[in-house]
Amino acid sequence: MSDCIFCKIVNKEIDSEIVYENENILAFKDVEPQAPVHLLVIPKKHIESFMNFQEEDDELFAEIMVTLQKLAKDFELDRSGFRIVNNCGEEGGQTVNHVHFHLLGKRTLTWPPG
Ligand code: D5M
Repeated sequence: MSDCIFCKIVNKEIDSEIVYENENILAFKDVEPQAPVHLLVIPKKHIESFMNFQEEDDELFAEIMVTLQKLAKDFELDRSGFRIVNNCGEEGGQTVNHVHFHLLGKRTLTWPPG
């Protein structure tokens, strides 16, 4: 999508700190980090929100999960713990309408989310 900021990151029209990339997926550092490690994992394909994953995206969805697991290991979050967040829709706090999973770690995360 031409006006989507994350599509622009995928297409390298906007700079980002990419930490992982393959044919289907991109992971980069969040510009407003809420923890010492704060990454965003996105499908390269424009999917608006969590609710817009279709059956045809099953493999892609699984690949996103595997990537989150790999990054948790790569960034050494697996021992101390971490959080994966998907904000969905307006009341869910979604501000960028290209589905993304936050991976947060390297600090004690509180609950309710904070
Ligand atoms: O999270 C959207 C997140 O996207 C928010 O934490 C800021 C981040 N963001 C916005 N623009 C950029 C760029 N250009 N690079 C990296 N990160 C960015 P949400 O769950 O939708 O509230």
